[in-house]
Amino acid sequence: MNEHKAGFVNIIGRPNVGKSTLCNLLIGDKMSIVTHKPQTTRHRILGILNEDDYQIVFSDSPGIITDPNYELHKSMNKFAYSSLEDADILIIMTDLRKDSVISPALIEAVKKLDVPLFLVINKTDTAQNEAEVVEMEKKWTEQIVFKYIFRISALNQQHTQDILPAILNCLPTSPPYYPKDQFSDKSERFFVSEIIREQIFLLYQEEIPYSVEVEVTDFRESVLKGKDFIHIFANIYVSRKSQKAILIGQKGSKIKQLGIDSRKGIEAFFHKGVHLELFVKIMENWRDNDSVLKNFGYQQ
Ligand SMILES: Nc1nc2c(ncn2[C@@H]2O[C@H](COP(=O)(O)OP(=O)(O)OP(=O)(O)O)[C@@H](O)[C@H]2O)c(=O)[nH]1
Ligand SMILES: [Mg+2]
Repeated sequence: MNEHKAGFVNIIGRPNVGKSTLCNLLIGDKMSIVTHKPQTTRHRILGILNEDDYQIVFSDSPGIITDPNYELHKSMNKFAYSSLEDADILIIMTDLRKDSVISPALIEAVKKLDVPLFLVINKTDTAQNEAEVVEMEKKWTEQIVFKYIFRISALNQQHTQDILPAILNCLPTSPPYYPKDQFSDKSERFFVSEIIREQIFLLYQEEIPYSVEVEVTDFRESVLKGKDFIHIFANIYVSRKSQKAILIGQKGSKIKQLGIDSRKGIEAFFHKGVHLELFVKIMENWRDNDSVLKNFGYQQ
């Protein structure tokens, strides 16, 4: 029998390059939320791929923010940089529209590592010509030595099939880190709050998605008329009073829509019926409040 392999494969890069899209693709399940807006992912999320002879622990992380405006952003950057510390394989992801100037801090941090480095150039479907891709690759390879380089479209699943075999090639021999039936380090409540946050990103404009946090206050499973059901209560915190009215919308129309869209997402995730109640609360400037950030799991 082959020896068992296991390790951490950590994905790092700027906001919006497609880290969560790739993570979901490699795991074969939707673990991380994906939207067209930058700074969608706020936490470090582990997604575990289990097979008989290997366990890959994928780590998705927030995009590195070059100009952090809030304590929240600093915490997100800490999550991102923490994924340099425990990687067995590090995937650095970029897209053709990002990284016109590659962060010197990232380069320095990566150069200190002694693990296989993969460069993934994503969104090649948006390239106007091949030269653009070559140029991006040159920018990175002038500064860092990569074990593998991939030019992909995660969205269209183009040239992505070679990534998993390359990971397995570099994965250390090790017993599994987690029980083989575990698929993430996060709780059911966390995934619910993320699905609601994803819908907020999709439904609201401008600063609203960036100003809210979602907290699941109750998650109760039951059987109704022979069917599995989950009853969920969640608070949506806004950072200013004026944002509450925007979130609720005229005669409650927006929050109603948010409830419908979120419920559908949660039902698809859990394959169960869902009863969802949302409450909007004001928590002034929560993004700069250390104790609140701690409560929301952004700080230790
Ligand atoms: N055109 C194109 N779009 C892509 C590709 N991969 C991802 N996207 C889109 O890019 C956007 C951002 O994708 P995410 O996976 O959320 O990116 P991320 O790096 O996790 O973003 P943050 O969590 O904000 O740091 C989404 O609209 C994706 O559909 C790709 O290969 N081509
Ligand atoms: Mg993401």
